[in-house]
Amino acid sequence: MIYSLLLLASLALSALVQGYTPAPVTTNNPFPDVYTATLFDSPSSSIRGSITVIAGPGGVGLSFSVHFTGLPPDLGPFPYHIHVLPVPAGGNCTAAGGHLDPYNRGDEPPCDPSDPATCEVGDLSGKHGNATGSVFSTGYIDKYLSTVPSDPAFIGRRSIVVHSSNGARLNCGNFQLISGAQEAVTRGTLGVINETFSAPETFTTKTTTSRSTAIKATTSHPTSTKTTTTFPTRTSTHTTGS
Ligand SMILES: *[C@@H]1O[C@H](CO)[C@@H](O)[C@H](O)[C@H]1NC(C)=O
Ligand SMILES: *[C@@H]1O[C@H](CO)[C@@H](O)[C@H](O)[C@H]1NC(C)=O
Ligand SMILES: *[C@@H]1O[C@H](CO)[C@@H](O)[C@H](O)[C@H]1NC(C)=O
Ligand SMILES: [Cu+2]
Repeated sequence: MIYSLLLLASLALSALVQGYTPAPVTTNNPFPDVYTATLFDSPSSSIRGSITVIAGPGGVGLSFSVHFTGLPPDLGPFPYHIHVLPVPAGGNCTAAGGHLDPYNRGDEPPCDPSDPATCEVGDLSGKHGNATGSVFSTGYIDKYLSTVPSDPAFIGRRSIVVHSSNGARLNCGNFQLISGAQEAVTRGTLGVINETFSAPETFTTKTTTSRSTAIKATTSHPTSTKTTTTFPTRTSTHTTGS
């Protein structure tokens, strides 16, 4: 009895000392919310791109879409992270502060990607791999970050920083909520967000068809959505870009 208590106490102590309090899997991430962090048009960096985030399946974790261009080949591989502070206009990436690390794991030792709950929650490249090459795109689910504002692992109000292999901060950007993104998510593609807002004509034709049937049955919506086949050209140009 005493031995098991001592054992428990020492295990708890070593967990605290090593900072391995596992991050909880996030749930209830709101489906409509889309956050994007776009890298600054920094004159001192050739790197551009963005990270776009939506809720994971069932609101568990977050789905990340990462796209960088202009990565200078001699400076890679490129670690990138979510940092705690938003960056002021002008893109001084030093002002981003440290990694988002609400469970106080610390930067060292390096993240073990086979046990991602024990990594700093903001250590995206530690958990999912560095950016490499000159153009880099990837996508993944991260179960430990959140779009619930009260969650310690909330990504809103935070920034991303792209580093050189020696740790220098090359470029950065702030996460921002894309308002009204719900319609875009409903349409299934992030690339058509702007068209959702620039295509009111489809919605006016829909309302003129039959007001009484629309009130009777909301199931009439899928049929009316098919009138968006008037936009095939615009849809294809956007999907190639993202
Ligand atoms: C960048 O931000 C850091 C940290 O806030 C600050 O110490 C430094 O003076 C800033 N640099 C410039 C050029 O504003
Ligand atoms: C990512 O790059 C950094 C900097 O070069 C390196 O220390 C780290 O081991 C790399 N991580 C992986 C998983 O290759
Ligand atoms: C939407 O429009 C804004 C402003 O015109 C532009 O900066 C942004 O890249 C566009 N987004 C997409 C997904 O096309
Ligand atoms: Cu970083």
